[in-house]
Order: sequence, then structure tokens, then C-alpha cells
Amino acid sequence: MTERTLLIIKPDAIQRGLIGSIISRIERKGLKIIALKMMMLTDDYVDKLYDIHIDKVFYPLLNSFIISGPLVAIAIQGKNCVKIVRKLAGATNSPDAEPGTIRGDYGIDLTKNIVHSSDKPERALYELSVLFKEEDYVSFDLINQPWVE
Ligand code: FUP
Repeated sequence: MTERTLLIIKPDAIQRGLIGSIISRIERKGLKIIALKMMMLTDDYVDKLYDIHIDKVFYPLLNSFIISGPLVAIAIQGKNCVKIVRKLAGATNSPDAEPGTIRGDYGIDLTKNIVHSSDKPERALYELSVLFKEEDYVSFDLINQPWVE
């Protein structure tokens, strides 16, 4: 199967009206969005999404931030999309993120860092499975970009 990844527009970015700006960067890059939804997560979902961080000292702060408001979850499909979306997002710690990246342009904080993006293809499939069902994915061709799978 072609690679898929998850991008989450986090509650801080929603509050600041950045949904459109972030989605337009994905489109401008030429990536293919195959599912998209706005949702409020409960504790259980955040525990699943961030299972690898559940025992870390920063986890309670991260969890309460993620449930503090709505977020937008976006499934993206295409060759190398995990790496490409990570590059677009920029470094996790916003002050370290390069200008031109999403966090470099919009973020100043580590926890409230605007977006989440999966770091590996296998991890992406797991994270996507927490938020999407298989039938949520739309199958279509980008007719102006026949090279996008
Ligand atoms: P990333 O791979 O970019 O999602 O980053 P990490 O897996 O390292 O961290 C997951 C989330 O935890 C990040 F969005 C930021 C947050 N975090 C903190 O809030 N405090 C920390 O000390 C480390 C990470």
C-alpha cells in the first residue's frame, strides 16, 4: 500500500484560525488529502495516540492541551509523505523550527506546537487507525498530478 501519514492541527492552531493556512501548505506542496475531520478527543483517545509518551513527566500537560479544544485530523497519502509532512511541520520544539516550516512560522512553544505529524510509516498507520476507519479514506486521482499515487 502507498504510504500514509497523519497530520493533526492542534487546538492552539484552531484557536488562532490557522486551519486554512496549514491545509493550504499541504495542498501547495502537492500532497493528497484522503480524509479530514474536526473532532474533540477524550482522554482515552489521547492515551492511544500518545501511548509512547504516557509515562513521561510532560504527558499530563500534553494530554490536557490536546483535549482542551477541537482539533483537525488529516490523513495524507503518497510516496514519502511521512518524511515530507515532517519536513513541512518543522522541529518539534517550535523555537528550534526553521522559518518556512509550519512551527517555524506559527509556533513559539514545545507543547503547544501547532501540529502533530507521524514520524514513521508504521507509526502513521497505527495513529491513523486511532482516529479514522478504513471507510473514511476516499480513493481518487489528482488529475493534474498523475505522478501522485
Ligand atoms: P513529535 O515526534 O514531533 O510528535 O514529537 P515527540 O514525539 O518528541 O513529542 C510528542 C509531543 O509531546 C510533541 F508535540 C511535544 C510534546 N512534548 C512536550 O510537551 N514536552 C516535552 O518535553 C517533549 C514533548
